[in-house]
Order: sequence, then C-alpha cells, then structure tokens
Amino acid sequence: MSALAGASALVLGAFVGAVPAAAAPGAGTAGAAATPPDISVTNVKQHLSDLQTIATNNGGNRAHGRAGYKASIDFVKAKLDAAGYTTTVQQFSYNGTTGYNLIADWPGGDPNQVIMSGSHLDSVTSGPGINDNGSGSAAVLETALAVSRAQFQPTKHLRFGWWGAEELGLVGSKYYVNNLPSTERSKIKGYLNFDMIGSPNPGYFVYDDDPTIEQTFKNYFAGLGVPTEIETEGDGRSDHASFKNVGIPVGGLFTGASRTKSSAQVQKWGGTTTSFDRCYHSSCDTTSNINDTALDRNSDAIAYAVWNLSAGTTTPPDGTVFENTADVTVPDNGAAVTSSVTVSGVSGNAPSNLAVGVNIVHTYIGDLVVDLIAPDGSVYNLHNRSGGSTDNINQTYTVNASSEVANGVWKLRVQDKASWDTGYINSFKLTFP
Ligand code: DTR
Ligand code: ZN
Ligand code: ZN
Repeated sequence: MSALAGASALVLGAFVGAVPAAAAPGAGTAGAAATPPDISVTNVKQHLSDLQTIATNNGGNRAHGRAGYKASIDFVKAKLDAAGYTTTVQQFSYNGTTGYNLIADWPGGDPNQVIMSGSHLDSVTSGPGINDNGSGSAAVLETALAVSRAQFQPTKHLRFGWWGAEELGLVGSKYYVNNLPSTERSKIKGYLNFDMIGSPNPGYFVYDDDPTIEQTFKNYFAGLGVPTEIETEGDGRSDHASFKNVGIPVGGLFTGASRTKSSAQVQKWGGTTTSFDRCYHSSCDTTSNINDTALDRNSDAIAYAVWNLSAGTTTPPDGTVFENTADVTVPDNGAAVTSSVTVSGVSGNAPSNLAVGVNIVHTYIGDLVVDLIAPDGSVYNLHNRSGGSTDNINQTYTVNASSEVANGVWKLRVQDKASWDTGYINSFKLTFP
C-alpha cells in the first residue's frame, strides 16, 4: 500500500466526520497560509469531460438513483483515494432509491477546526449537468488534488464533500448534516459551497452569508480586478442552506442560472443580456456549456479561500500579523502615496487596540502627514507634521479600530507637504492581538 494510498469506507448512515489521526504523508507546508497553487483549468475541464462521458454511457444523465450518479461518485472517489484522502461513501434512501454522499478528509490539521468545501454531484434527469453541477464538483475535486500535490498541512483540518440528490431538495447534504452529532457540527468552522461556477454567460456572485468567508472571496476577485455582486437568490437554493440551518458559517460562489443578465451587468462583466445559463436543467448542459474564464477564476478562488481560511486562528504569540515591506518613495512636497495590506481570515471587527507598525525613512519628519485608511475609507491620523528635523518614523501606534470590519484592504497613506527633504515608506504592519 503506497504512502499515498487512502483509506476508504462505505458507511450505511452513521455519522461521517471523525478526523483521521494520522498526519498527511510528506513534509508539506505546515501552519501559515502558504500561497495557494494555480488550479489548472485544463485539469478541471478534463474532469468535466470525464463526467460528460459518464453521462453519455449511462442514459444521458447523472441524476439521483440513476447509474450515472453512482458512476460519478466512483469516479471522484477513485481520484481522491489515489491522492491520499480518507474517503467515506455515505448512503441514504430517497424516493425509494439509494443515494450517495462522498466525504473526503485530508489527514492532519486541528480536528476541532474543520474547513469544508462541497458541491452537489447529481444532475437533473434531462441532461448531463456539466455546469450544474459538474463545474463545482470538478473544481472542488481539482482543489483537493492540489492540496495533495502540495502536501499542504494547514493549521485547520480540510474536508471536502460531494452531495447526492441536491436537485430533489438538498437531500444529500441535509442527510449528512442531520446525521452529524452536534459535537461534530460545532467543529466545522466554515462550509464553502460551489454550485454552477462556469456558466456560459457568467456573472461573478459571492454569497452574502458569513462575513469572513464573503470578504475572503471578495479579496480574491479584487486582486483580479473583477467586480463581484452579492448572490441575492441563493438563500435556500443550494447545499450551503443545509449547513446554515444548523448554525455553521457558510459562503460560496455562483455564476448564474436561468435569470437574465442585466445591461448594467453586461457593462460590468461582458456577455449578453440573456440568461446566465440558457441550458440550465436542459439536455444542452454539456461540456460546451462552460465559460472557461469563469471556471478558471472560480477554481482559483476556491483554492485561495481553502488556503487562507485553513491557515488557522491559533493566533501566534505576537498576534496575527499582516505586513507590507515593499519600499514606496514619498515625493518631496508632492502627492500622497500608500502601502497596503490585505487582511483576511480575521472574523468580525478590528480590535480597539490595533497595533499599526510604521517605518518611514525620511530626513525631516516635520514635513509628513501619515494616516491609516481602513477598508471602508475611514481615516485615522497617525502623524501630522510634528517632529521638525527629526529623522525617520519608526513607531507602533495603537488605534481603536473597533468600528471597522477587520477583513479587507488597509492602507498607510503618507504625504510630504514641504520642500527639500525626501524619504520612503520602508514597512507597514498591522497586528491583530
Ligand atoms: N439550485 C441550484 C441552482 C441555483 C439557482 N440559484 C442559485 C443560487 C445559488 C446557488 C445555486 C443556485 C441547482 O439547480 O442546482
Ligand atoms: Zn440544478
Ligand atoms: Zn446545482
């Protein structure tokens, strides 16, 4: 049995979720939020092609109770077993037929802090369900495989799920949650849902549920320069509702279904003022019903969220630190310049004692005005032309930022407002105690 071969089990309805004790094999990247890898859209599309073949070979669909669904479960499970996951197939019965959930645990991480990502794997009976929801299933699969390839060992425990019978009313995910003892439910610190993330005429929607998860996804798309909108029709419309209903923080991404893209949205995202997915729940929901750019961006967003949200809240002794050490020249008697840090994975608001580390190299600090700018644009003045000919500012300011949401882009703004002396921002650091 190779070091990577995973253990697996067929569970007939007991709860699923005990965290395997053994650590993942290999050295891996322990603890901090190492940079997530790029998720290969080529690999994701290969999974979609395989799911298409499964549907074609099994009556044209992958619906609950049909051969194509069980073949889809077996396909995903085989890849995860080979990648070192501990997989469990959970059976349930609905409409007189057997349904299946697939749960995959990545060995290691804090068993009391679980970050779970999931997608429904079933299609409707009228077609192969490649966007709905091969797209989410394939992207989550490829992210899980990327975790294995990286031998990623985050602070928190990673779990992945593929749900049965979502199209019949979130049946599989409800069964999973309802069979989790409350002690196990409380260990799930976040559930990320991905249902239709490759729509041919895509929008970029972020679920407006848990603020930390929402901000994490928004940070990712902000980094791409891609505008997002809040998902307004999502409540209750997919598997995240099963988790939200028992108090588990949820979030997710969506590129749209049968609703029509507005002209304002066309301005924002391109495409046409037609439905986001004209093949929603139709036989034409095939591999040609996918926008590769949307699939690629959302696949990378999944990896970004998994890597960042699993970094852990076990605050290091000196607090959770976000720092930018890039030098930024401050023009003499000129325009203001900024240094930014993106805060993510910190729940709720910033503290009343936010530590703001400022290091500015300058030969006359009496020229300088220095401000902290919160993500919502609020200005906190740190230094206002005092100090005369003193050299350099190297100081930690304590700011009461308790009215500010912690996650988002924070900026240090510096302006030189008198002639003859110059300098640069050497570093900007925020410490959340
Ligand atoms: N219910 C999903 C598709 C769907 C429709 N609206 C939303 C909003 C958010 C996520 C998913 C959806 C399905 O048909 O599988
Ligand atoms: Zn559907
Ligand atoms: Zn769906």
